[in-house]
Amino acid sequence: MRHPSVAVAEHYDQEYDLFYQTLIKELSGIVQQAVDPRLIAERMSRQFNITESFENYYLLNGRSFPYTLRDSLIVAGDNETLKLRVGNMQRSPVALHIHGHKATITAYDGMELPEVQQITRDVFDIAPAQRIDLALKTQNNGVNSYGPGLWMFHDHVPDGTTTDGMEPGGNMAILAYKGLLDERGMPKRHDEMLSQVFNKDYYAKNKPVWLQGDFAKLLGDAGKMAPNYVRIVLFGLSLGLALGIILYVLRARKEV
Ligand SMILES: [Cu+2]
Repeated sequence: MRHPSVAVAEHYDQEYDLFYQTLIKELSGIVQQAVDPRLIAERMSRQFNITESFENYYLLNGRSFPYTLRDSLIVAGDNETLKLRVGNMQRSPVALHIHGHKATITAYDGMELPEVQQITRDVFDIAPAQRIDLALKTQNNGVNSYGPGLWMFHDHVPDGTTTDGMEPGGNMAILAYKGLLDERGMPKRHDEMLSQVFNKDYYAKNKPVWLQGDFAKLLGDAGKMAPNYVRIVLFGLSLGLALGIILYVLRARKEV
């Protein structure tokens, strides 16, 4: 298949920085629990064991979802070329994926790549401490962009979109086309979702898994719904009645 040309841009309409970082609860807790630097040093390098620890918080530009929607929103117009400077400041690799787009890598660690090495793809692997530059074109040509929308972008490593083990969270963010933002600069048509996630209860894990829409009301919370015995009995009766009718019809046919 022939792809439209994705030659490097000489000119960028906009530039964005995306820095990925994580926090380890246990490690961050150490500096909160002691004021004596000797104690902190001892606990960090003698008691804390990084090989037995987990990254708990995944941040994009210092914030986790939903604050990424407010502080790390990428806003694009049609037929633009955006430069994204991406840095992996966390200890695990980042597999950056932008929905509905294929970006082109133009530099590794500040070094421009020769044109033959400027590849266009869905997912970019970024090793810890590595920086990459991406050229993101918003031409709706089925390759660079699949058209205007509110497109999510996030780390494809599943941990990356969690906050303290809860999904959705972490570095989940949005690339929004102009015209799809409201007066406050927030993604349009997501008011219900926004009001649910910008909420203390959400991160206290007190919100049901089914966040929004009519399904939420239908599904309720598992384990919290009392069985409706009237419905169960009625279901059994109607099933019995249906079977009875079928058997009756089958018999009547045989006799004919
Ligand atoms: Cu995704």
